[in-house]
Amino acid sequence: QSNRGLRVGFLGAPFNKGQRRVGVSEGPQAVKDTGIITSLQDLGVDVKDYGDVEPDNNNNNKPTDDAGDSLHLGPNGERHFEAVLTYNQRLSSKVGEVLKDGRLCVTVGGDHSIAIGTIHGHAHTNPEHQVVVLWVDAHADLNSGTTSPSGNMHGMPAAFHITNLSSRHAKLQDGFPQPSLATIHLAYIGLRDVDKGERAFLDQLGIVNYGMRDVDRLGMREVVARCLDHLSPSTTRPLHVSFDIDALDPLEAPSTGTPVRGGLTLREGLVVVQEAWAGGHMGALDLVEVNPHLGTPTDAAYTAHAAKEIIMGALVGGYSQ
Ligand code: Z70
Ligand code: MN
Ligand code: MN
Ligand code: MN
Repeated sequence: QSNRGLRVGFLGAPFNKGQRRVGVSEGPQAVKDTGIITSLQDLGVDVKDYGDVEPDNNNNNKPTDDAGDSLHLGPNGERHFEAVLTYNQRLSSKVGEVLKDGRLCVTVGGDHSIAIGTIHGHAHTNPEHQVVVLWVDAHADLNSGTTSPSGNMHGMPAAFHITNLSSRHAKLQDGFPQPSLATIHLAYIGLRDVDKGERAFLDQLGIVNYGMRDVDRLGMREVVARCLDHLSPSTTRPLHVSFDIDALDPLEAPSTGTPVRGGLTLREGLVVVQEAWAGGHMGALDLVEVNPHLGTPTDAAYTAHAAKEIIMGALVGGYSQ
């Protein structure tokens, strides 16, 4: 069994204050309920469940936009600025712990603001290595507080990591988060809902990005090959894949907070993660924005199942090799 020797750590990040919809904090449990850990163990993978990094005292199951919930805006209008960053600081340490145990770290969200902590933990655990990031999403998540149309911090995590953009972001008093990525160390797949300010950053900084039209024209195998060639993950450049389930078409993954039609098929999503798996240098994976409270129970189970397939594809190349 070729999966012997693969060691994985599972982290839940049931955090929802990067956006406004209730229920995304139940994503980790919904994905676990698919039986994914047992499925991986059946394939010979050594999986350790590290449990959830619990948000502290953040009314996690209340609507995050209800009038009684103080927003604690950041200096540029970022909603729940301090709650998002302090949570991610703890998450970053926990990701570091999993990696130091010699395990590939899988973090299940939660909203995408948790990628502030996961990428920070990955990059700063390997400071001598240059972590490279493949961001699979309908959205670029590259806003700053000033460019954001919403103030929602799940639309900002990528920008915190880019050295050239981080000065646009306020930080915690101790300086968290420290940026770690040059613009050439990030690539996007699946974009189809990019804000004006984000498009300007992508263009000005020359960040490699393949939207849906590129997928149509080139096919996903070519798109992912070009991204991996650009990022060139290696033993000294571990790959971080940050997969937002809304990259998939809403027909494939309906239970998510900001569905955008015209997205990836599950097969296309699997091509991305299976090619990343085949490259052999993945150090960490995020799977975010599964919200089992949205849609019917059938929609929720279908979405969680898609998430399971994506994670399995990334870790073992899918079940039926
Ligand atoms: C928009 C914003 C976003 C996810 C929505 C949307 C961002 N660009 N990210 N859903 N996962 O508000 O910044
Ligand atoms: Mn519930
Ligand atoms: Mn996202
Ligand atoms: Mn998204």
